[in-house]
Amino acid sequence: MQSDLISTSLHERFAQAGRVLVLTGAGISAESGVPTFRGGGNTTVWKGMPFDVISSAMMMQRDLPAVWEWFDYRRSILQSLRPNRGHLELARWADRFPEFTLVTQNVDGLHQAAGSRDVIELHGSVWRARCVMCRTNYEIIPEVKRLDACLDCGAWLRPDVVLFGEMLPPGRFEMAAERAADCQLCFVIGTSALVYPAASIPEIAKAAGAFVCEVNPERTPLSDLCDEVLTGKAGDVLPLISKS
Ligand code: BJW
Repeated sequence: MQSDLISTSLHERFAQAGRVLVLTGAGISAESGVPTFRGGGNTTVWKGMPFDVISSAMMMQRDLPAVWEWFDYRRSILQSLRPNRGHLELARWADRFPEFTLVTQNVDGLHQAAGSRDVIELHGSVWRARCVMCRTNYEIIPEVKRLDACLDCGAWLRPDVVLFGEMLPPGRFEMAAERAADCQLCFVIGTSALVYPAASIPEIAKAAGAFVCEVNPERTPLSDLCDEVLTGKAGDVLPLISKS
């Protein structure tokens, strides 16, 4: 990967920016071995069901055990996977800027495993369960049998993730949107930018005057809006951006 892939303008903005926001999607975890949902002409399928069926509000209402089975399977794979160069680079970026916001659509916990703090998880985490009644959260620990029912009220627990047709956790998107409207430099990394409201975050940043840069091996519906499009894998491209 050529270091001259990055424009002088982006290098300068990166060196001078005070407020930076990053939005990540499944592509940042691809080099850790986490399958993406879309991209490369494929979509994820579980037991014959497309992911937007098994990961949907409708399926949660119809068949909670099937949804748990899908997420238990996902955690069993994730358990042995490690953060990659992209996650580690972003964890370092937090210390470079006076204000740094990392917003992720990912539910895999790999940003936190890389050392990132205060990650805004728009779509929740596979490593938490949530009571369907009182919304109490429970951490799910690898190798420890997870609870089925809430210890406080006895109602069923469900994965603490945002499925299609469900609302995002209260305040989560609003916080990300507020930071986007105030950032100077915005990176959109490894997302197909098809799922809303997450995909509106770079749009908000751009509308408020930020310089927006996409990192992705493929073009997305956001590419035309971006000031700079870096075509490549996150793990290859991100370390080049911070090189002066
Ligand atoms: C690399 C790489 C490498 C590969 N380096 N890159 C407006 C219009 C129409 C519909 C809607 C709308 N607003 C809302 C909706 C409905 C819906 C939606 O957006 N649908 C669209 C698909 C049309 N949104 C919702 O339902 C949301 N809720 C909501 O809006 O509530 C209000 C409401 C309620 C009821 C009705 C209507 C509105 C919630 C969305 C929740 C999404 N949940 C999921 C599943 C989470 C749980 C699970 O893990 O199973 O979140 S879906 C899935 O997609 C997951 C992801 O977070 C999300 C985004 O995917 P992402 O991250 O972009 O991954 P991919 O796979 O799509 O792309 C990977 C990219 O990486 C590709 O571009 C590759 O090229 C790239 N890549 N290797 C860098 N090495």
